[in-house]
Amino acid sequence: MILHVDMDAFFAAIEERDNPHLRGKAIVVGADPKNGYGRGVVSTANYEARKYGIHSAMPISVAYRVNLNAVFLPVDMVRYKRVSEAIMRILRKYAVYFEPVSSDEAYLQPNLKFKIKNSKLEYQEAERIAEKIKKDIWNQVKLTCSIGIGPNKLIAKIASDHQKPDGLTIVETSEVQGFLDPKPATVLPGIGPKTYAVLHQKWGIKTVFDLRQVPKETLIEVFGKNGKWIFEIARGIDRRPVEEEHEIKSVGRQTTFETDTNNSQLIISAIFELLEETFQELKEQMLKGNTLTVIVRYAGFETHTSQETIIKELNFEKAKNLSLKLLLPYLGKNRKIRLVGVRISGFGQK
Ligand code: TTP
Ligand code: MG
Repeated sequence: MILHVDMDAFFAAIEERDNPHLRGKAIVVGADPKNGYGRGVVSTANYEARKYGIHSAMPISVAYRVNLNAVFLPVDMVRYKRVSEAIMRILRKYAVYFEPVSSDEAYLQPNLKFKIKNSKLEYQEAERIAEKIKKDIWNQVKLTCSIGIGPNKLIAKIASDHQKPDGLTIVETSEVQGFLDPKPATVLPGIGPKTYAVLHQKWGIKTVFDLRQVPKETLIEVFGKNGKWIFEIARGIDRRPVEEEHEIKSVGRQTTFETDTNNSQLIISAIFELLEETFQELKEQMLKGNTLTVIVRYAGFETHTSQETIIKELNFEKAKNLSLKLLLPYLGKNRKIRLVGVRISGFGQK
């Protein structure tokens, strides 16, 4: 049995907590809105702002037009990270296995006394633990979270999202199919917009129930290896364990230009600056990588990535040279660029 804990409107909730005069107002955390002309996207919005349709990843300029009365705040990552660490310390106490997934989200296998797996009593005990966790988090950091309990990660995660904010949803093994069936197929991890478009076009699929009507062989024919995963998650089957050591897969930075640009000088210096920050973080985290990825997003959101791996570890100078090589095809063109980013991965190489 697995618990999934996810904080409610995390960054915005911290802002609301720390600025009591903002309570009850629509709050948007993201880049500087600059009177509606700011660049970048919304990190998160509180539930009041969501009533107006404002959500994560929406361009700040759009959010600004949607609700002129909303309070726009810059992202204060250092402060959010401290809160996140305090929350993770609380959660870890209740876990036999613990897997933080992001700053506001973690899976845990609870430390249960009752040993008969998936029994009614075991679920009751997990429910009491979830209530204790909610109380502890509230008492210590004055924030609310939503918790899902299920027989595996898939169900726990979907359950934590089922009643937000401040929710607690328990889905026992016998309830799994009834819980999933009426939900849109897009709640399943792996059914992103592209896969959903295919499912909808080919078979008119909307819900998980609809998806279950497609035979396994057909899914494998259309989606290859992923077809088997789709077949299984539609039935609530998920064998992924809670993993103690969550491996950091990459470190990177990106930036959105004030105005879209095709000025090579500007683009290159932005990339170098991002590399400098990335190497700073690599140093702090004591990580080394040998793969560089350069990300280029054009006006209109079309995004290109280009990547190269070298045999030895990348240092700042090598990364700068390599980034120029990867950038070259995108420079000196009429087409304007909106965002650039860099990422370094391939850790574990000495
Ligand atoms: P989420 O848990 O996805 O969102 P949330 O906690 O704000 O709201 P919910 O109540 O629906 O869980 O993400 C956690 C934090 O991560 C969020 O507060 C801000 C940050 N974030 C971004 O910066 N960009 C994004 O696109 C998303 C989805 C989240
Ligand atoms: Mg959250």
